[in-house]
Amino acid sequence: MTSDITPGWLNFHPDPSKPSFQLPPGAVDAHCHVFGPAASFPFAPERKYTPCDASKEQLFALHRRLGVDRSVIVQATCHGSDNRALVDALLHSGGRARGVVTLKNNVTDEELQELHSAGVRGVRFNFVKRLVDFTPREELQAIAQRIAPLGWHVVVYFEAQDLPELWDFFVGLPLPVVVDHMGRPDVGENVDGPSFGLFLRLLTEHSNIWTKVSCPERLSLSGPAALNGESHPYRDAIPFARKVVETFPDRVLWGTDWPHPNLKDHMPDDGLLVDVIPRIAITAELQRKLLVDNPTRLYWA
Ligand code: 0GY
Repeated sequence: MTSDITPGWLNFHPDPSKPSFQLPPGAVDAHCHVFGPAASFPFAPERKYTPCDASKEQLFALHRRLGVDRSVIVQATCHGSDNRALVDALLHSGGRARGVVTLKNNVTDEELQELHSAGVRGVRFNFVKRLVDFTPREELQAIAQRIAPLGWHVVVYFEAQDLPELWDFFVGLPLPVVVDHMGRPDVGENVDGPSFGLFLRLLTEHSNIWTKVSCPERLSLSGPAALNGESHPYRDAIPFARKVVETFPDRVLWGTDWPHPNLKDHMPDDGLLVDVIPRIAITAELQRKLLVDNPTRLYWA
């Protein structure tokens, strides 16, 4: 079933290091995925890539190694709106995983209730053009109206250059909105520059907007390399994440993004990603908010 894996696909790290940074009790990985296994949970016909299998057992084993206590599994586009692999993972998590699904607007109230009982608390709208076909905004609006009474939120994924066009849609949504990967800034630009400034303005002006300070490995141009013999992985992405954590300490989440879909150059060591945390949240209080308090409020309240 997996023989058509996208050429050049990088598998997740086979043996991540044990992090030096000890995660606080109750720490949440608020952005991770499961892929298949395709033999049990086939990928969607409309997918733009075919990944390797990345099962719930492998995800849970990674979390034990890293010291992650709970997780939020986010529907990846390779599964379209077929959320069965994700729901299966939630049901086998012993209440330690919540989910963010993809929905079509013909979902029934009964299906929504079942998803809620399984642990789903949000819907993802994906605007990254290489990943999805266009969905009319009215359809997304209708879905948002349906899920608002359940106390769910919307997770949005887009690229920085598309924020001006998406702004009105986001600020018109009647529920919390969580932005994946800090809106994918160009970290070659200045953290105080106009592009990231627009993203910061979105959070400043709209208190229902949250963000994940995830994916330094995806955003970084400098990569995982050491500098002058010292370890400085993803150093160019750090100021962006740190700025967000310090400006909006109560509306930030952290996640691994395991199994790291569509990375072209290198596959991160997930232990190293945990060791980046104290560089972006430099006090114990900021770390507790980022890793425990904020995700608990959004997903386990
Ligand atoms: C991520 C990033 C990516 C993929 C997806 O759903 C997805 O396929 O989100 C990406 O390719 O940038 O958050 O997993």
